[in-house]
Amino acid sequence: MSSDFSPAYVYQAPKGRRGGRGAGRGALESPLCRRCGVRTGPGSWRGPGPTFIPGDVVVPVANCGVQEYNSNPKEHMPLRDYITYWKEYIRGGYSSPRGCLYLKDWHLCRDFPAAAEDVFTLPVYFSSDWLNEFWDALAVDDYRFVYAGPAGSWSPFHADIFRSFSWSVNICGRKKWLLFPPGQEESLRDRHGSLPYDVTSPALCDTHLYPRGRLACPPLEVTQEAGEMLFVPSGWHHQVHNLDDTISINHNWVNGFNLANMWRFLQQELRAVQEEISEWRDSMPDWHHHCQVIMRSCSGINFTEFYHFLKIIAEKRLLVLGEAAARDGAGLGFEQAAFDAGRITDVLASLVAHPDFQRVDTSVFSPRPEELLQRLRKAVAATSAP
Ligand SMILES: O=C(O)CCC(=O)C(=O)O
Ligand SMILES: [Fe+2]
Repeated sequence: MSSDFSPAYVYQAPKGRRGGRGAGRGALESPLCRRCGVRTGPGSWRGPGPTFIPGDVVVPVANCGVQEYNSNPKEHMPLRDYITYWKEYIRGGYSSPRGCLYLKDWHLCRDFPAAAEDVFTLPVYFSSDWLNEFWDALAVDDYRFVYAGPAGSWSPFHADIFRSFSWSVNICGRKKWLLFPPGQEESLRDRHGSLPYDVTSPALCDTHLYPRGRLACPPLEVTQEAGEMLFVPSGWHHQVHNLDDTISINHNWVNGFNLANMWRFLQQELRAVQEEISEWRDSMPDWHHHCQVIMRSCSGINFTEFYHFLKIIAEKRLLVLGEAAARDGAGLGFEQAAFDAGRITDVLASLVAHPDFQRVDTSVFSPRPEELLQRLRKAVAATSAP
């Protein structure tokens, strides 16, 4: 797999440092591009192509030492300042009064579209990526991230957004992943039903706090080496520790294989919101609408936006199927479009039948959901016609 991936940045190991924290490749020491041999200037990041990432680009940085709910507080700072901090952190023996800061969820491709092409080529295995296809169509956002942090930085226990798949490639450094198959997280809930922040915490052995902790299987532990790619299946909870100074590229993505998981997750999210505010169900006007609003702010999406997501992908697939029919042949991408259309049809049928979606005013949607469903069904039937 690594041959499909073109890491633009390779960092030379500082001489004489082997073993221990930050061992292996020093992410900040004399960065050298393997493809063109370009060394970066201080506080900036130069790719092999014409793109130059300026040091004053503002990046999101989490403080790994501070728990805020089940996550870490984030601040924003210029990349140059983060690199300066990181070098000082290494010089200070992997310690700083500012704590352990982790540059994470940096939308490098969104911020520097030209850099995306310089930095890497998307492996074909991960190219059916509807979340990024959707956001690219709207030119608003993406789910393509860069993570960079010193040895000891880590990401708390979580499952990925919308129960998407994720892939991660280490440009340099190593990560330890603790992975739990779907459902295992239930045994890790505390007596209030909350999931842990840190699955390595000794508190999990306290049966008073975590009554079902003993039932939990040990996690699948994987060490991801430099240059290796890791695939996280849909719905697997995980916690990730950087064993060295590490830089990685991580994408979240959804396609026809996990779309049903995303839809199941959204229904669960809505049910959870409805339970939470059930006492106002009869007294609050527009209670159902408020549930959708809360759901959007907690989960990042509501039923209307989910319809919009399905619509954008469905219309693109219908176009491919229509063009292929007009050419009277199966062109490139026909099989993929037919498969995708089939999966969208099933989930859209379920969405259209959902009582909470039926409360949404869809009269302004173009096309109306029922109409889109009909078009999809016709196109799918045509693909399987003899
Ligand atoms: O590398 C990390 O710190 C977290 C990555 C992650 O959670 C993911 O790719 O899903
Ligand atoms: Fe994750």
